Amino acid sequence: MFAVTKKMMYAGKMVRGYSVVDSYQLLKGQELTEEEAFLVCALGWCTEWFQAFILAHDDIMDGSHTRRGQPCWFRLPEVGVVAINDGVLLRNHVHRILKKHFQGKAYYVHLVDLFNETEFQTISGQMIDTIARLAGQKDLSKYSMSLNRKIVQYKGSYYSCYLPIACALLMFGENLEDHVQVKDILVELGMYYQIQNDYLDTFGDPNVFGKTGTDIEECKCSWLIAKALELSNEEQKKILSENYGKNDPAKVAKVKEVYHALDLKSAYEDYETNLYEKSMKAIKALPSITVQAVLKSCLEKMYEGHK
Ligand code: GPP
Ligand code: MG
Ligand code: MG
Ligand code: MG
Repeated sequence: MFAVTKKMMYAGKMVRGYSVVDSYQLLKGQELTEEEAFLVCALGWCTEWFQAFILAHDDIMDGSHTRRGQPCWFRLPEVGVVAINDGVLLRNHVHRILKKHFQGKAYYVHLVDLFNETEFQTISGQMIDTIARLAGQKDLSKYSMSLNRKIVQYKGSYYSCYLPIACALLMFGENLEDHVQVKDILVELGMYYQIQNDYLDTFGDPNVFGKTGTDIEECKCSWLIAKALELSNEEQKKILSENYGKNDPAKVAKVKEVYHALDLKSAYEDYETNLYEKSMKAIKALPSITVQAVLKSCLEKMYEGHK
C-alpha cells in the first residue's frame, strides 16, 4: 500500500499538496499503485511550488516581515529583490514537473490549462487587491463586503481550494466541465479560507500563525474592515477613516478598539457557522457519493479546531 503519510514537519502546513493526495485517494477508494502514488505526489508538489511563488511575491508587495515563523525571503540581506527571480523560478518548476511526468497523459493539456487559468485568476485577484487599496487610501468608504468578496475569490480561493481538487479529478480521468457544482462549492470554501486569513491577520496569535499581520497598516480591503464599515455608526466610521492604513502602532490600536467594540469576532464566527451549514447542504446534494466524500473531507479539514 502506497499511503502517503505526514512523517515530517515542514515549514508550512502543505494543505494544498496534501489535499491533492487525500482527494485522489478518496476518489480511487483502493490502494494506489506505485506509479499513481508518485504522480499524485508530483501534482501535490506542483500546488506547493505554485503557492511558494505566490507567497514570495506577495510578501514583497505587502511589505510583510515574517512568514512561517521566519523572516520573509526578500527580507534576507543576501536576497532582497532577487526574490522576484526566485519566485518566477518556483513558478516555472510547476510546468517543468508537469512536462516531465505528465506529458504523455491524456489529461496533460487540461492540467497545464488548469494551472495557467488559476495563475491568471490569482494575479487578477492580486491586482484588484492592490488597486482597491489605492481607492481605499483616498476614501475608506469605497470598501465594502462585495469588494472584499471579489478580492478573496480571485486572489485566494481558486488556487487554495479549487486547484488541488481539480488536479485530483483530472488525474482520476474526470472532465472538469462535468463538475460545475463542485467548483462553485469549492470557490465558496476557498473564500472562507481567505476570509479566515484576513481575520487571523488581526486576531491571530503571530506565535501560532508564524507571521505578523500588516492588513491595517497596508490599508487592505480585508473582510474585517469591510464588516466594520457595514456595522459601524458615524462616529466609529470617522475613527476608522482617520486611523486605518497608517503605519503607526497607536493608530492601529484605535482601529482594533473599534473592531472589538463591534464584536467582529462574533460576526466572523456567525459567518463561519453559516458557511459550514450551507456548504454541507450543497455537498449532500451532489450526485456522486465519492465526490461528496472528497468535499466533506475538505470541509472538515478546513473547520478542524473550529467546531
Ligand atoms: C493572499 O493574500 C493572496 C495571495 C497570496 C495571492 C497573491 C498573488 C500574487 C500574484 C503574488 P494575503 O496577502 O492576505 O496573504 P498573507 O496574509 O498570507 O500574506
Ligand atoms: Mg497580499
Ligand atoms: Mg500578504
Ligand atoms: Mg492576509
